Amino acid sequence: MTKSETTLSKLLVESELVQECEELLSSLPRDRNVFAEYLYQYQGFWYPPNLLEGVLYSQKHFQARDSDIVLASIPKSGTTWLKSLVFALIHRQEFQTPLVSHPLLDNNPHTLVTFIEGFHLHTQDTSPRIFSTHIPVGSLPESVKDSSCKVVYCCRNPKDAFVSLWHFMKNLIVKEMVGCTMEEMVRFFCRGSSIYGPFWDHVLQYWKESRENPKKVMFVMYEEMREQPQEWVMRIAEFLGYSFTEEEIENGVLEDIIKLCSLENLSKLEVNEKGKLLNGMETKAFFRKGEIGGWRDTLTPLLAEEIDKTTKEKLIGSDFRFFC
Ligand code: PAP
Repeated sequence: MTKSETTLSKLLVESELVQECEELLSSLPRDRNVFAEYLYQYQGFWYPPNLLEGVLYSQKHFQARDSDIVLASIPKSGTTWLKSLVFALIHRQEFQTPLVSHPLLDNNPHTLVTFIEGFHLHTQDTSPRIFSTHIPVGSLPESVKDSSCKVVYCCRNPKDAFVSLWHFMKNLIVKEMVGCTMEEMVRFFCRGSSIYGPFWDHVLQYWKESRENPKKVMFVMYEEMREQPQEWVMRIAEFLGYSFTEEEIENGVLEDIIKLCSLENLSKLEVNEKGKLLNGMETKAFFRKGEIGGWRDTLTPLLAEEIDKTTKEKLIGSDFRFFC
């Protein structure tokens, strides 16, 4: 196909998709929310229209390869960190002095790892390809399920994830947030109508999948990674088939990767302090405090209790427990 034919076919696919998405939207349950005018419920989870369009597109067109790596999470659970760590560990042979010269020093992690539902064309040619997604496990494109690609899912405790989302939204889309109180946002969050929510269902479904299919899905916790990064990066590398050798560990390769990807290091880089993503988001919005239990500075005891109550109800019958 020539370039103009490719562009034309892409436009046709996109216009069909927009139409299909519009038709679908009119048939889906919707809930007024702080993120977009409405969130729409599709296959049990809530999306703003632009992301739902990306989900539909990826369900139809995304072709996973056996060698692909998919990094999954619900927003604000450690996506940026996981992306940087996995990118760095996969490409460690190519960049042997990562603290001096490395793509992560000049690029935000989100630009190095393709967001499955964010882009309509997936044109990475490297192998393995590394993707990220917030799509719940039950709605992943069939090819992800059918291929031997690996999925790493990162979860975080709901109160810290909520607070992180609150600050992110405040920073990014101040206009739509005007008039929205934290009480209202907690209410939306707890009833599930939050971006990619219900939060708990997202986590529990990946947890179940990781238990039933441990070679396919690895489940990691942000808090455990914060406490023992070396241990967890080694485990992730092993799961992906890129184990660190003893020699690499002795030579500080693992340690350098952890330093390179640390919040302290990444957040101070010019690309992450002053940069913007293709969609216009400021890169600095992805880096804040990265604390465990930092929710105490933001949530009142009453709001924390409301989230805890939902957590307790959602975990009935499950062996899963959040870190805190
Ligand atoms: P996303 O889903 O929108 O990509 P995500 O990266 O999952 O966001 O979450 C952002 C959180 O990860 C922020 O947490 P906080 O608001 O509680 O501070 C951010 O600070 C934290 N974070 C970003 N990069 C790192 C990193 N390299 N190491 C540890 N935490 C990080």
